[in-house]
This record gives sequence, structure tokens and C-alpha cells, in this order.
Amino acid sequence: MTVSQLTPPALVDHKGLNEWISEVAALCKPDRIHICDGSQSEADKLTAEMVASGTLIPLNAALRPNSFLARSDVSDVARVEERTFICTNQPEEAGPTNNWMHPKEAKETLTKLFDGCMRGRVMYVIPFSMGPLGSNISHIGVEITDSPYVVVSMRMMTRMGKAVLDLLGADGQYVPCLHSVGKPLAEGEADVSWPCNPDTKYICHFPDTHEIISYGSGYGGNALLGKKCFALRIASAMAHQQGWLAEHMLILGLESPEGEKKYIACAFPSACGKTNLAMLVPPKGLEGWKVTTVGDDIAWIKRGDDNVLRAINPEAGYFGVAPGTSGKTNPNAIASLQRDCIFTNVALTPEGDVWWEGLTDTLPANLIDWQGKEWTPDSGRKAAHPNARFTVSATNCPSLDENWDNPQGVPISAFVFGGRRQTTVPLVVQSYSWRDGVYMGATLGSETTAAAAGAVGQVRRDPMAMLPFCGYNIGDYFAHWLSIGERIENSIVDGEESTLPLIFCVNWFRKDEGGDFLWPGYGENMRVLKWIFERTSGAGGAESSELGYRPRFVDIDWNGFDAADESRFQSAIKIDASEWLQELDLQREFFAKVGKSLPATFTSIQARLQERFAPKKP
Ligand code: OXD
Ligand code: MN
Repeated sequence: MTVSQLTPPALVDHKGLNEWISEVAALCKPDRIHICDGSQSEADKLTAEMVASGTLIPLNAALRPNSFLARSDVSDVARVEERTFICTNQPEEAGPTNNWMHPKEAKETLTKLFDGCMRGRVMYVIPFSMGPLGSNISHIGVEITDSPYVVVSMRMMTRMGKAVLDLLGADGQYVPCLHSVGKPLAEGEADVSWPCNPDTKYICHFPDTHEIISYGSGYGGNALLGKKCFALRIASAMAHQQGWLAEHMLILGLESPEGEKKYIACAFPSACGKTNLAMLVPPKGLEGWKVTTVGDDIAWIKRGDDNVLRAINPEAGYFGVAPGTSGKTNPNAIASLQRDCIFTNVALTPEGDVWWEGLTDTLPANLIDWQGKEWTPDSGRKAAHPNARFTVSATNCPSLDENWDNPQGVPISAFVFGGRRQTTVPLVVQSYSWRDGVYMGATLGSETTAAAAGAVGQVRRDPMAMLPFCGYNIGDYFAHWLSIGERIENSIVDGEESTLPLIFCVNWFRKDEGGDFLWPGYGENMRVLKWIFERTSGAGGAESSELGYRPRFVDIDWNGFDAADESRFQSAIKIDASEWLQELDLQREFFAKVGKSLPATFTSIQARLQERFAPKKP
């Protein structure tokens, strides 16, 4: 189809969507338009085209059926936080933790960049639902993109295609998400295997109008716009406006041997093992317990008429970090990856299979690394990029929860916040109240790892693990969390039991003086989850501390634990006043940055903590 033929009378039944498609086509000037129906035949055709163009390398079908490897451009391997903007009329609306741009300036800049940016390419229109189709917790988006890699990835990561268009009908609401790799092709110019714009990238969000525009990157979080851009940045702003929560949280189901089931939602910053926790396999001694996976990254949570907070996973797949994933750290993830996957920036074995650091104890003798170069164990570099990813549908996961696609969502009994802290933060503590718990989440910190830029072990505040994802002023976000609790508490009539989830803080990463982890982590985290489960049932022993309730040695189930060691547990659970006085200083530094939108409640909680750790002399 030529450009002049690009104003079809009606590509879809939705007038507003038709107009938007026509406007975008007139601006971007693609060779043709394709409305995605989400069918298997459509995915197969696009996959075959990407194999022909070199974007996808088929893996050995005997070892990993229907699976592919993509190698991105070296300039396009991660989310680009410094090129991510929240576009609001006033900078205060974006707040101190976001890059701000005025919407007018952003639109002018982007309109110039998008003019003709899809020349020589197909413009794909992807209707998608974030969350189960038709759920009142879900929301619909439409992504326009010139990347077939985005189309097949969105098919795994969201509910996508014709059924969503049908649901949208003639006038349904949707979030427009516009994406281009930013590499138009001149007449006859051959394409590269990973088109992107190495020099110019913009990931722009418009929380007032609920729009997303992304230019120049083909990488996951910058290009699969349903994920971080919609489900967190725009959705958090929608949630603020509409009274719900859009959070960077996994959701898991916990079922006791007696068949009692609870759901908990847990927020952790990157590199803290979210996917591993969401797919945990209970350890020796706790085999009667079951952990099931609703989601591994994002939770949308709304209050039902019964005052219960119900959550859905808006996604339908996993876009997980491959390095470190193994049969030991996450057997359910490994089982999920046996077929029908796309791997990005992992290494290729001579047999045509994939490999990454941590997958096996012994290093393969020869590989092709993530950049397509020969690799041996003494190459002196990593074979897979540290941010190499797998993309796979949720339905591949053996631990998938039976309610993962339930339009009602699942009732949340507890929120858990956790970071990576070598010192200071105890293994687990339960907040005394909703407000104290919100404070715990808001002051969450995590240490930078050797893989990240900056000094190792430096604590970065990452409130509710939302630092790069909160689409509005972080102080207003804290107030919003407080108000969710107040609204529920105030709606509870005398004599009714509170439906507010309990709030916990965990730290799997505390070390002893010799630098060894005090807690084994992985499957053993089930022991802490079991205590959390018991606390939400009003059972489970605990003692009071300066920070909240914490388990004593006898309150944890050690059945099957090799060499349960009380003194190591005491070190893991310890709350040290001098460490906490330093921690409170760091929290105050962060609060000063938040400025005048910081809720006053936080200042009084701070003062109370300060008093507990350094009581004033009478
Ligand atoms: C992710 C992230 O990709 O948090 O989930 O960076
Ligand atoms: Mn994430």
C-alpha cells in the first residue's frame, strides 16, 4: 500500500481509534498498516520474517522448540531512565524523582522526530488489555509500533488482538501508546537486524491525557509500552486520580497443607529476586505448602464493595532477567523456558541452545556471546549481557495460580517491601499499623550491586521499589497510599473485622562480619512467608521491637532446615540502635529531597523512631 492509500475508511470499528491511526500514519509515513489480530498464524508469519531479516535466530528445535534468540544493538540494552520523561504542565506535578518536560515542548520535539520515521516499514496496530479481558480492574491500551519484535513480545506479555478490539467496541476508552525504533529506511536500503536510534531516545509519558510516546529504542521496557510505561507510570497516575494502586509488585498465592489460601503482594527493587520469589518452591520440611504465581512484576489493586483490596497482574507473561536463573535458584522459571520463548542478549551454544552466567556450575567451553562474537571461559568478559532477558507467556509456568486470569482479581492479605541491605534491616518485621507500614515502604532502600554503576554497597532510596516508575510527585504518592488505608478504615463499621492487608518489611541479604549471607534465601524464604501467612490469620507468635513485631526463633518453622542456628537467626533479625540512627539520617536526607509534599504523618513517625532509638535524657 502506498502512502497516499493510507487513509482507509475504517480499519477498526472505533471512530476515535480510526482517526488516531490515520493521523499517526500520515505523520510517520509507513509503507503499510497492519492491524494485529493476535492469531498464531500472524505471530508465525512475523517470526518467519524476522528470521529472514536476521532479527531472530531460531534455536535448535529439538532442544528448545519454537524459541528464538535476538541480539540487540549495543546502545540499546536496558531501560533509559535519563531519557524517560513525565510531561506535565508544572514540574512539581512530576516531582523530585522524575525527569520533567512540558507537554508542549515534548509534543513539538516528538512530532519532528516522528515525521517520516516509519518510512520503509510496516506500522503495526496492537490492541491489548492490561489484565483479564473485561475485568473492572483491567484497562485497555493500543500500541502503534514499527517493530515486529514488539508485536510478538506484546503477544506474550499482554492479552492482545481481535478480542480486545471487540471489547473496545465503538467508543471504549484506551491508552494510546506510540512507539518507533526511530530508523526510517531510504528507498532500497537494507535493514539492520536490530533497528534503533543509537543517538536519540525519548520515553515520554503524559499523565494528564494518559498517553505514551516512545522513540529510538527497541528494548523491552522502552518499547513494550504496556509494561513499565503504561502499567506503572501512566497507571500510577490514573490510580492516584481514581483511588486505586498500580505497584511494582509480584503477587503470589500461599496455600497451607490444610488447604487455606492467601495472597500476598511484594515490592522489591531490581536485582532482588522478584521472579524467584514469585515462583518459589518450598524447601525440605515444608513440602506440604504450595506457592503459586499470579504475577512477577506488576500489581493493579482496587478496593471492592466489600472493602477488600483485590489485585490482578496486568501482564500475561514474564520478561525476566536471565543471568542468575538456574534449576537451583528458580526451577519453575527454567521449566517455563523449555519452549515458545524469545531470549534477548543471551549466549548461543554450539548445539544451538542458550546459555547465561549462573545457568550451569561449569562454564561451556565455547559459545557465541550476546554480541555475536566467539567466547571461551578465558575471554575475560561475560557471555550474556547482565540484563539479558527471557520473554515467555505466563501459561508456560508450572506454578501459575488458578486465579491468575480471574477478572475479580485475588484478595490481598499482606504487602511485603524488601530491599538488598547488608546491614541494618532485619530479616522480617511486621509494621504496627497501616501508616507505619506505608512509612516502611516509602523509606525502602537497596544497595547498588557490582553490576550497576556507582559505588558497591551504596544505599539508594527506592520508595515502594517505584523510584523509576512513579508517574507523578512521589510525596503525593505517599499521601495516596496513606489515604487508601484511611478510606478502608473509615468504611469499616463497628464490630466488622478490618480488611486492610498487614504490611511487612523483609531483607534476605543481610551479611555477617565475614561477608557471608546470614540467611540462605531462595526456597528457604518460605519459612518467612509461612510466618507472614500465620500473622495474617491472627496466629504466629512475635515480639515487639522498635520497628514492629518480629518473629522469635521459636516462631519460625525450622522443620527440615539443615543446621538451624539460633545465633545466626538472631543476627539476621537484630535491630541495632546505632545502625538505625544512621538509617534515620539517610531517610531524612531523602525526605528533604521530597520537600513540601511529604506527608506530615511521616515526620511524626520519624520523630517517634528517633525517640525510640535515642531517647532524650529526662
Ligand atoms: C524490570 C525492571 O524489567 O524492574 O522488571 O527493570
Ligand atoms: Mn520490574
